[in-house]
Amino acid sequence: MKLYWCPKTRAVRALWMLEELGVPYERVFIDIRDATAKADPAFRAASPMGKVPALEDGSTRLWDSGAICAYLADQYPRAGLAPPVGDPDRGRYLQWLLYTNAVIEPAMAEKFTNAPVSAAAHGWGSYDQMLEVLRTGLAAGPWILGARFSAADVLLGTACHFLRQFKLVDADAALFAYVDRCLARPAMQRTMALDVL
Ligand SMILES: N[C@@H](CCC(=O)N[C@@H](CS)C(=O)NCC(=O)O)C(=O)O
Repeated sequence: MKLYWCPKTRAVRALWMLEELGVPYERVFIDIRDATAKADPAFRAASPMGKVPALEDGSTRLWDSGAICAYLADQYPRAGLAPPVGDPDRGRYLQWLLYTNAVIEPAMAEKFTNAPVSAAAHGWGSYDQMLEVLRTGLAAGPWILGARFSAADVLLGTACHFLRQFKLVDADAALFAYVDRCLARPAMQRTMALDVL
């Protein structure tokens, strides 16, 4: 597999996922600030929007961190990062797996741009609603599905880390403890060491 990556971007999600799985992959650096690098035909074939992360696995090409995490978790079931179809946790897993890119991301954009809130019309509700639901989901812990760590934590963990780093959330003991648990995982430690130039 080939992972198109740039440090300190959403590509960290795919990197962490691959490190959790412990499977072989090649990391290809794309400087997202360099238009020439982003125009590279091989990269654009894998990532039509010219964004990282993008993953190439044989003829399969994925260009979204959520899709990549979902794909990898299902491709390598032995790692146990996705409750399988038929498992009682499968529905809850899918719900939280999509929460980062479908709800947290647009809610953060709302916050950054001070966009007017229309909770009923916006699919993500509002920034405050996003946070309240996230906090409730994380309350039991240690992971979003309870005792079971999953690909949903890879996405949520990196999103919560971002919320803390960019001070988008006031001191929140449960959310910060969740981030710390994510950062303490050996695969995340390896990821942080790799996520530099
Ligand atoms: N929905 C995508 C968003 C990816 C994304 O926006 N990546 C940014 C870096 S964090 C990027 O590549 N930006 C470069 C550009 O758009 O030119 C995902 O989560 O994978």
